[in-house]
Amino acid sequence: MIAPRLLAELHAMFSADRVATDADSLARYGLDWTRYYQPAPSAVVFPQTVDEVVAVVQWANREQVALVPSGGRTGLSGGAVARQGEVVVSFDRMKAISDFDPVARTVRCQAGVITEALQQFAAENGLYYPVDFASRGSSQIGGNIATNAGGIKVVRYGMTREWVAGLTVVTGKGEVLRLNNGLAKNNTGYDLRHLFVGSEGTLGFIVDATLKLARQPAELGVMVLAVPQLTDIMKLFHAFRERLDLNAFEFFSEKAMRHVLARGHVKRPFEGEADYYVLLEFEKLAADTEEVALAVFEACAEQGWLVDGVLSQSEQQAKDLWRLREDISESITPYKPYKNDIAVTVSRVPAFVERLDAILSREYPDFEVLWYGHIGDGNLHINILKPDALELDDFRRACEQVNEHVFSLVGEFGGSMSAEHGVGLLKRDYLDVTRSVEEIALMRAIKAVFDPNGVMNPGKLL
Ligand code: 2HG
Ligand code: ZN
Repeated sequence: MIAPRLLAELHAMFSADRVATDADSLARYGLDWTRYYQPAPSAVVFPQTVDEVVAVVQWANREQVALVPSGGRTGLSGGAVARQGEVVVSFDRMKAISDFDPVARTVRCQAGVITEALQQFAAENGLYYPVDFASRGSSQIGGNIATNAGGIKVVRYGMTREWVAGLTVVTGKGEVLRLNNGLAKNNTGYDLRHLFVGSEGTLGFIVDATLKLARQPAELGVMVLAVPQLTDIMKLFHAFRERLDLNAFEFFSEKAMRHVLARGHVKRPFEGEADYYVLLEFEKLAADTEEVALAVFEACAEQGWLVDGVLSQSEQQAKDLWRLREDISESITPYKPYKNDIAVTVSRVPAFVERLDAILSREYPDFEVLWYGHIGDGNLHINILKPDALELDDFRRACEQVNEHVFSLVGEFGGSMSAEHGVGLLKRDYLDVTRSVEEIALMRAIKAVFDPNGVMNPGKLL
């Protein structure tokens, strides 16, 4: 635990209600949604200004204390976990939205702004913040940027990186950098802003960001399609993308959907059953967009690529269809699932799934393997449920072997060992599946420049 002298210094820096050391806060702020680790931070502090962030970083350098940046803690790779007496720096008290510029279509957010609050702010001003995912109600902008969050609309709008027009950061040395100043054009050498996007808190703290906003989309149509053959999903992707502006192209297996249906809050979308389902969303930009969508549907059905489907007839129905996909992760949490998040080139997805399925069903016939994810981005979420009969420790040991299979196949396919969930603690030892020895050495060297004393989120990513 933290020495009384150090704790007294934190109290001198922050008002009493902004330093927490009670067991509840330590347990809550020491953990993210990765249910793998035991939280054990020594304190949580809640800065309200950039100067306070600078002060805590300078103090950490002086006293050699490790700091863990903390946003909404919805990550799935342990990037925000504190388990070794670190001081957690939470952005819960930095939630201001300011400097809205309707002409430049940008807005400034402090790190602690909740994703959904930004989406609402944009909508109230006739615009749109398109980075979206199921944890929108808890995740924070600073964390989204630090992890380059992806989600369900990447196929149309890209990842968080695309939307960052400027950043204020405090480096691991305590310097304040204002990066890119919201500019659309700024060719003046290395773009340090982009080093911080996806840096997982290892270079410094993101304290605020100037984010771009998009025009509000027209009315959206959502389709769910039943698809017997995985290879045909790629044909559907090609066919629908040729005729429509797709905002999302997701997939999930029948096995995965059953866990959502078991909760009883949504119904099976239609009678036809298949091993896989596609959920696609498109923007109704023209009067005949729906007819075009239905014509593509008919043509694909004639080819035998799909056996049933539905097109949303109301906003409520569209939302319910989305539940089938978005609620999978939460529905299976009680089964303490093994999780992996990987990417391969989109055209190689069927071959990858087929190969991995063959290995898993041969080696682990008792494991329930669930597939879902952002298939239009080549991004697959592999979840394996813990069988009742297996103790958690034994299951986790078996899953380490599963990791070996998954990552060796990812390597063979030239894919990424983490598509959108980041590296954190969970995947740190597998970074070389996707990054070369030379790249990793350069990453370490960059970290040493920004954080020479190694106070920023030690043990994560590298
Ligand atoms: C999703 O797309 C999230 O639902 C979570 O990224 C994925 O739980 C998972 O494996
Ligand atoms: Zn995802």
